[in-house]
Amino acid sequence: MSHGQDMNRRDFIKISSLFLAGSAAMSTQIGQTVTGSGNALAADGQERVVHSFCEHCFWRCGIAAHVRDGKIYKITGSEHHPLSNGRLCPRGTGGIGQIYDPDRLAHPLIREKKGGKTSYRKASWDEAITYTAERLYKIKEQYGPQAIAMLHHGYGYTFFKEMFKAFGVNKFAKPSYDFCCGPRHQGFIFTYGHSAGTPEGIDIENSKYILFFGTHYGENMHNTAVQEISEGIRRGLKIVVFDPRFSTLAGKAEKWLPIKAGTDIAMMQAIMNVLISEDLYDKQFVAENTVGFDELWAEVQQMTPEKAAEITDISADDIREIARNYASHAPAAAVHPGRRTQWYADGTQRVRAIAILNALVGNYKMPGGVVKYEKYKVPKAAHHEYPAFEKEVWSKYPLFTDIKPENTIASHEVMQQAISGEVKAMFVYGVNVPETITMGRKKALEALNNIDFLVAVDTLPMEVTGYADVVLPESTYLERYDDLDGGRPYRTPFVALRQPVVEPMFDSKPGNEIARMLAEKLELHGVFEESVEEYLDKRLKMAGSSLEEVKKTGVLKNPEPTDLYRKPGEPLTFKTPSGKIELASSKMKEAGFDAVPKFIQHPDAPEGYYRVLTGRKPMLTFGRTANNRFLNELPTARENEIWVNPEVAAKHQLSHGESIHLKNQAGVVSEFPIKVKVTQRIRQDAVYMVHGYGHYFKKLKWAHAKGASHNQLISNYEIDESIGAVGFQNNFVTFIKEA
Ligand SMILES: Nc1nc2c(c(=O)[nH]1)N[C@H]1C(S)=C(S)[C@@H](COP(=O)(O)OP(=O)(O)OC[C@H]3O[C@@H](n4cnc5c(=O)[nH]c(N)nc54)[C@H](O)[C@@H]3O)O[C@H]1N2
Ligand SMILES: Nc1nc2c(c(=O)[nH]1)N[C@H]1C(S)=C(S)[C@@H](COP(=O)(O)OP(=O)(O)OC[C@H]3O[C@@H](n4cnc5c(=O)[nH]c(N)nc54)[C@H](O)[C@@H]3O)O[C@H]1N2
Ligand code: SF4
Ligand SMILES: [Mo]
Repeated sequence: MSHGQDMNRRDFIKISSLFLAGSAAMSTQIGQTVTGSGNALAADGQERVVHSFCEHCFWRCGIAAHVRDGKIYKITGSEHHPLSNGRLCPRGTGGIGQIYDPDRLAHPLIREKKGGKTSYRKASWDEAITYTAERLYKIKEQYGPQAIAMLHHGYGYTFFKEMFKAFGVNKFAKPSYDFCCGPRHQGFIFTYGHSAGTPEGIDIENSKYILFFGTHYGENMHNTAVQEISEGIRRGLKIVVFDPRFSTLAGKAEKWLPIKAGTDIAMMQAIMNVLISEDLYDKQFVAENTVGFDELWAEVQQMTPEKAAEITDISADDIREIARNYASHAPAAAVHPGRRTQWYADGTQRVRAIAILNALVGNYKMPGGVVKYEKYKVPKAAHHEYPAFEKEVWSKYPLFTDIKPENTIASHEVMQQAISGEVKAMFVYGVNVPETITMGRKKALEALNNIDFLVAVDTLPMEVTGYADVVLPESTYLERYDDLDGGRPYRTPFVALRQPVVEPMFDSKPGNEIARMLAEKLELHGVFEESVEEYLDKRLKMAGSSLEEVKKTGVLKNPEPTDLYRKPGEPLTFKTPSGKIELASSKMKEAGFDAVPKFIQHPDAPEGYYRVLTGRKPMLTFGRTANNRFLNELPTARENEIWVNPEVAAKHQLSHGESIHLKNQAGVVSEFPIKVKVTQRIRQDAVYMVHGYGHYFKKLKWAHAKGASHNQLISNYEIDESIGAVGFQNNFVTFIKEA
């Protein structure tokens, strides 16, 4: 099938190469010094190092960008930033490939219809901003502020959010809430009263035994965690990995358990069953600090290791052994909360089960267990009175919240409201909607096709830009200031600064300037300081420093790490309704959901089909790096493969390296072929492909048609009705051999 089938009114337009940076223009640009001589950022024939933070994933490590003759030639890990410790993951070093990407968006673009033909024309910033402001204003006048929604991911969105709030719009959605980590935030909050955190509050450094469910560090490259795990293993940390696939992490594990996908809650219940029935749990801790033990036992006592063995395909002996080892290493033992936790519709319950497994062994605030990091306190420089909103939260899900709160609605709800006509305009900042919204590409396009006005703020001609009415080219993270990375709890509390390393290339602009221009056009006064520098300086001065000071190292941090551990006899309090760790969640119960995680059977694949599992590759963060020539040069990084067990390959007569198409249970066929990887490293009932390949926009010259798109093959999704997250792992594929 071609994506052509998904098109209708909002035809997918090929942005003329005239409007992109283009290779020719690029080569001169790269060779030259960037504009603005006389400015501090201009070429000076000397080397300098600028400290900032990475945007290639959401971990936000500190970087040191090395500049020579006005050009960045190397990016290394900042020695000052606690999340880097002088090192980066492979993607972090690849920023050069983003800033000097010849396919970059170079100018604002406006969609135009002439004589029945739709195309993009190059526009000035003033024109693009005026047009955007007019359209947004009219839509708000006609339909009310609830008809406008902003979708955002990545760190430059904050200024747009301020602008929209001043404009009276507060419908904000962050796809990474409902498609990624909502369950792990909420699941921990319902149990402990605080989130699992980013970085996770697991004291990996001091742990002796950690269980991982899915979470595939080594492929998922979260820098600090990978460093801590490698260091831990060198030191004797034992890890156990439950994964239907032999992941890189499984290769480092004491034990790999090829669990049947979707059965993890049964496994977790069985481990609880052993801990309780064999008296291996921390009785005193549970008695003093938890509520709901009886309810928990009433639920898990039926899940004997023998019963779980039938469900999970892991032997009862293995389950007992792991439960006993886990307890024997406690309290320096933990179960990792994971990150992308919305696998099925029961993600919140699965993370709750993880939280409970931790609580049962009394590892809270103990070396090697679950810890609660602290924030570096840096006040917000609020200066604008917002209008009263009709609603503060637009989500219909009873337990939808967000820690910050950055969201007021789930992104799948925005998509549904676009389809139903309630949302008329979308402002998309750094979200490649067709390939990211895990309701599947078809549904995502249905939503984009149905709205009146779409603005995309992006750095590259990603798929989403091809549906936009206005495309606003943002400068990359190496060319701009953003708001401070403040208020993230960590072992060493810190605040980090993003600052421009070189001046914006082409006619791109930093988000903070674009938002300011929009605010001015909409006549919203007093939203922003005179300059972003003034704003940052104000915030940093409130924290006892200054912009000038923090620019030197890119980070402000507590001199000493926080004392993370509890003293003997120290009373603990939790911000849950009961003030205790809730083994049975009162919030879940009150909202009409199971107070204790229950195992629900997920459907098996139809005959001849296989469950599609997905994950990450070390050199790729989907749309963020897919077109990055610097990162994806190696053939292994340039495309994804479909992992197939040898027995399955034999049954379907597939050979290793063969190019095939995939077809899902709804008949959707992958637009591009994908190579078969025949491997024992995956179960027979599942296949595996990395997400973030198979781009169909031709202007992504490097990424186009490399591998197959995971999101295209999603036709089935399920909602976690408690928090409003979207599960998408009940999708299945079979193979179509090339003619
Ligand atoms: N099918 C499927 N879908 C998934 C997943 C999956 O595994 N499978 N994973 C889910 C997960 S875990 C997550 S976190 C989300 C991620 O979802 P997204 O963050 O939406 O993922 P990307 O595809 O990387 O889209 C990022 C967009 O931001 C643009 N961009 C990069 N840097 C900048 C910048 O500095 N400024 C601006 N304005 N734009 C920038 C990129 O060009 C790209 O268009 O996807 C989810 N969707
Ligand atoms: N290099 C790199 N690193 C990244 C990213 C990237 O794009 N590239 N993206 C970042 C983002 S946004 C996120 S959200 C994280 C995601 O990274 P993780 O949170 O680690 O992702 P998961 O989906 O938990 O893990 C995927 C693994 O789960 C296994 N799995 C699938 N189904 C099941 C199941 O039912 N049970 C069990 N036990 N295992 C299962 C898969 O085989 C795969 O090995 O990675 C982050 N880090
Ligand atoms: S983990 Fe890698 S990509 Fe993510 S922020 Fe750190 S260095 Fe950048
Ligand atoms: Mo994610």
